[in-house]
Amino acid sequence: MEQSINLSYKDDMLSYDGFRNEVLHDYRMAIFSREVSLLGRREVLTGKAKFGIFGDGKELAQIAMAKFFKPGDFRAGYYRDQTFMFATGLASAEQFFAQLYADTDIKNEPCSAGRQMVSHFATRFVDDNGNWLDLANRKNITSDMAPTASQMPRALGVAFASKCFRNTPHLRKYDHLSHNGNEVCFCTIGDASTSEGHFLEAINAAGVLQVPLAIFVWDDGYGISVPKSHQTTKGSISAALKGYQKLDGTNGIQIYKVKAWDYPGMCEVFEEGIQKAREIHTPVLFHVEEVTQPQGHSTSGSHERYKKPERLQWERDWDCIKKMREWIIENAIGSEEELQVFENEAKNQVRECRDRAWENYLLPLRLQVEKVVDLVKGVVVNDIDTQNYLLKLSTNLQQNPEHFRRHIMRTLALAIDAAPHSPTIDAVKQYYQFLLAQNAKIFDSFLYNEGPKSISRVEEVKPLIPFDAQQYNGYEILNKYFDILFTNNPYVFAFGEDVGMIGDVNQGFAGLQLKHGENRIFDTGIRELTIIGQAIGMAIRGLRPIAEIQYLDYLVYGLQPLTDDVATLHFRTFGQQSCPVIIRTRGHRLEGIWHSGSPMGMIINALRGMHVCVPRNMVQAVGMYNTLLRANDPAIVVECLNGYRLKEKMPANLLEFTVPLGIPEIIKEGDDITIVSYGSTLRIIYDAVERLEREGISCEIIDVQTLLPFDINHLILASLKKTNRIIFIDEDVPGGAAAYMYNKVMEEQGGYKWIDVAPRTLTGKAHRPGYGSDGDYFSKPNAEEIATTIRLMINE
Ligand SMILES: Cc1ncc(C[n+]2csc(CCOP(=O)(O)OP(=O)(O)O)c2C)c(N)n1
Repeated sequence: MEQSINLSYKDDMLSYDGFRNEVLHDYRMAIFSREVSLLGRREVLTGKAKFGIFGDGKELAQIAMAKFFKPGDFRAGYYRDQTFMFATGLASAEQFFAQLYADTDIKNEPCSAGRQMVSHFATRFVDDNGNWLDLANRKNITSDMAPTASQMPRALGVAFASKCFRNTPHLRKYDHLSHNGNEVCFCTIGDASTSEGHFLEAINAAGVLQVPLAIFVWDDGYGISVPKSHQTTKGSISAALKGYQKLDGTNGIQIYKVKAWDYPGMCEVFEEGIQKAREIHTPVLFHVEEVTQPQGHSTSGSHERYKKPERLQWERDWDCIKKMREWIIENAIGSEEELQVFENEAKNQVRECRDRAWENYLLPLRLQVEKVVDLVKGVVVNDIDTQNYLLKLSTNLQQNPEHFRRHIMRTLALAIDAAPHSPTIDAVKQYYQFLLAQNAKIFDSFLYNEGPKSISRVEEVKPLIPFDAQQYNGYEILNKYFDILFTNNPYVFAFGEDVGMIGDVNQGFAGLQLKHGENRIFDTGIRELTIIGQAIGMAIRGLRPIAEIQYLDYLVYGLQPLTDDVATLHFRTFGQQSCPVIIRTRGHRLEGIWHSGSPMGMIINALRGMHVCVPRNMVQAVGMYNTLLRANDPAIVVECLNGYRLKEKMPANLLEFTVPLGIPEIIKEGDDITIVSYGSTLRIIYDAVERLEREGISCEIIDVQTLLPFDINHLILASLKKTNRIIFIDEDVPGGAAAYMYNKVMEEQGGYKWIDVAPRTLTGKAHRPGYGSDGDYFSKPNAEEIATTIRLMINE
């Protein structure tokens, strides 16, 4: 640990007075933020808030960092960055406390309306109609997440979007989104989280791509209790990353080391590094060492359990604020008395912020409590026991020092249970219903876009198939479509493994890179996680990426950012950020353990918040892409791997027709049984049905088309009412997507009322198919099995 502070501060731009004012202003900011941390922790320990995690120890580094954060820039960080938020003016202490209390009013808690834990920041990116704001002229905070290093793929993508804007001339006119790609993505991460693969994959990709990404590693030596000797090779992330260092004539990243207590040193180094990122798109990493954590990791536990007394003493001695204070006094920038005044002021200011936030949080709850107490006391009953019980209910609610919505709801529900026949109970019931609706808006809204950019608002346009339409291979239909799409829609980009030069492994983009440019259709490294990250960053900045995962089996590598970031983003920001990525992939029906995948159950359960499209052919896929591009929600489109060489008729209105999501299609009518499926399995079903029809069994085949959303108008139920028999068939494991469809129709649609024989699911086996052409036949539903099962059902 170094024992000296570099006192030189080089900034010729400032007069001495300007310099002094700035230093004192920064000191005040640092102690203000520290007070927030100290008081925040107390609020949790006294029971007013549930959990606290704070940025104490990182104040100076973040004040220095904030100096170079310009309008148009983005931050993709984690839960330690409160000082940065205060210093940039993007959050106030009052808002910080509102989030600590989980205030659900977006006016008080503008990051997430109480949905996220404290220190999970965000700013608004889209307006209520789903239009992108002028991000190029504002300072932007991408919504934080708790999983360690989950910000890395997105940070890479946000920086990559700057490169797209800079290198794509036809995007210049969108100057509300970018000014020539000058925007830097500031990314923060804890030292221990650099152990995650996400970090290393993002570093490699940034070094290859050369994007304006500035990574700040807050190195406090621990990941909760585990020291960095157990986390990082050589115990130092900057030492471990040496091979990635950019040298003359190479790509790579610029690596700097600074000390968290060295305020002037950090200002100087950050300025130099950020300038490199902004001007020449060199990624930079600042390894900020000797960070302390005065209050330990979080409110769950104390660091005395794992830090030795000497370490704790060192942290006290090298606390960044203490060091800045000493430096100010030693250099006569400010006096002891002056600083003391600031310190007292900060304490009072923070207390006032806390009190206002608490009052704002309580006010609507108090009003609800008062109303409920009046209502419950006003319930007329004619037995004394019930009357006493109701009185007790209302008194308990009134006297409960904790104000939670659930106590209010419970009190109302208990009162309704106790006096169901009271002549005055209707008022209680009405208020209960009113609050149920209000709470649904608070806790159960914005999973998807709800306004004009909702997919449900996309008008259906049928494909125009001319009478004499020619037949094409499926991949040729896609190829023609993408060509027209890229000609007409300047926002779209397509990329992934082998997408650029050869135009994807199934030729959907063949020849299109040459025509539309390497900046719009391009290859990436084999790194599914950060391919998704690139898509996320581009989409949240207003572009429309089509990111390819080469085969569905490899989606698992990119699933974490999809499930944690993409699927939750609109929900966790209360509709303020949208991420309309389109993940294009191909799967189903083939053989081999990693070339046969159809894990649709896993996908639909992991990706609530996205749409899941399973087109049976490429024309349907095109219609789905058109629908998705007219709205703002994220989606995955699983094309049929064995469908690229099947013949289809080319619609005349390729760019205009839409396939509405959540609307199944009856692809063959019949009277005896309803067969529900999707994707490649439909072709196997056709094979079986041809035989069954010859035997006189009339089958209705329904293609659900999308699993999320699922049959919103209950068309399957209407079919079941006619046939009274139903079977759900797919290639997933037992209990996977077929069970989901079964549940939807039987329980949600009330299908159980219309069945004559036991409904069935017919799925793949629990294992994955072996390699060789027989693999799928014996491991996935085959035509013989389907026919046999349906005959049994007909004869039952
Ligand atoms: C994927 C994941 N694993 C584990 C955790 C639990 N966890 C939260 S913070 C943390 C330690 C992070 O340490 P570091 O990256 O050094 O950041 P610091 O909190 O020290 O600033 C852990 C293990 C998590 N949030 N996410």
